Amino acid sequence: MRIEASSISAQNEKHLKVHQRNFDFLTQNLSEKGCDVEQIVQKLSNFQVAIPSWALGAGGTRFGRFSFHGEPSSLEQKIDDVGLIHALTQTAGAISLHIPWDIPSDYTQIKQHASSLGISFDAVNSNTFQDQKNAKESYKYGSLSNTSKNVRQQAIDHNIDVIKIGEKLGSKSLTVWLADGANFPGQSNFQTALQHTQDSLKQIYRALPEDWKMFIEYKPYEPNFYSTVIQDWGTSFMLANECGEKAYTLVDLGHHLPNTNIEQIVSTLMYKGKLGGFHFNDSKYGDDDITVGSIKPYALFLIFNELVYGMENNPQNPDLAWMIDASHNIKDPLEDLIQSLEAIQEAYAKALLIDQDALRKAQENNDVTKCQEMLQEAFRTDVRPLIQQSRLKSNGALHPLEVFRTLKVREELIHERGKNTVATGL
Ligand SMILES: [Mn+2]
Repeated sequence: MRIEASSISAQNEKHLKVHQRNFDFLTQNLSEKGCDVEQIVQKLSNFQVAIPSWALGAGGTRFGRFSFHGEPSSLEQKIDDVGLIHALTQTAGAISLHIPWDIPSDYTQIKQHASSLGISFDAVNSNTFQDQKNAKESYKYGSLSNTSKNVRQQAIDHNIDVIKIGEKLGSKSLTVWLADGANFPGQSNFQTALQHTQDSLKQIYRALPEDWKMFIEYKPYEPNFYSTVIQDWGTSFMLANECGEKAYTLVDLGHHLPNTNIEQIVSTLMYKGKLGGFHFNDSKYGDDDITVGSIKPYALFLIFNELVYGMENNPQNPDLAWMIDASHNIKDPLEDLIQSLEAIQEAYAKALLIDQDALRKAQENNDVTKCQEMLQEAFRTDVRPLIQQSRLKSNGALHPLEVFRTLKVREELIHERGKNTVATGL
């Protein structure tokens, strides 16, 4: 299924009048405060977030998995799903693949298919957190950090294969997330595990093409519950520095212990030019992978405030790779991703409202109340007309979720694919 621009504009028609009124009202208010509304709308239009191939099917827990039907069962269909979200939101112009599940059989055809939908290939993700069929070695006790040289070599080779696959698709980065760690005290020697990980990452790094980046993701616990080898941003940062200038830290919002000041981590990494990528989701207890902005929208806004500051003031930090890393256990993934994209755009737009020079001045004067007021004023502004305007300009939907339902997208996908399809790579 494809959504044509004409059917989106027909749906927009009925909301145009109200949208125009809301947008004009907000534009006037913001302009009076000195905001360049046109520039903000343009920045929102330019902002693209990758969708990972594993976010398009029903996720699950160790207790079960409940299908919502019509799931994509091939790489082509996964790209189709991202194409649907992109047509509606004009914000999801990239897909992030998970190897070994998403290996194309015909690269030229897959590339053409993606580009016909306006989709490019974002970071490729390796997988060493479970054993593949017929694998010679097992990752039960870790991959890049394993005590066995043969296991480490298998994991290194896999990552290098992933780079080669990504190269053929036009990807420019590799994301490494390790499930390595220990479940019990005393199980592993921390220093040896770290040493092995560092050596393995260096070998993968050496296989990176000149114009590629390597992102090193961290996570404090899970699937190992006592320790993980790359537990925090400091460890990731240290490993990235050891590897070289093409290696960066990747921040995943859900990979922090409760109440961690993530905005400060973002700020520190950008100051050092080492923030490479960002995975969006939201959480209440742990790595819950739920809809972005559904639990802590203010924290997301504060993070965006630092990201916006960094993007404007830290030329030493490269453009960031944005991705939604979520799992959809009971909601339709496509609907959830649309909601997530909206929440991301909202936090970004609000952060763009902040007058950074004025904030800096208030900070220099130690006017604490004013600093706080400036942030809260931006956060309390309803910026949705700006986001809608940016979508309208790019031929997206004013109300993507409503169009998704009006056009009966899920029903159509079930009709095309059947009820019992299962997405891979989850
Ligand atoms: Mn992630």
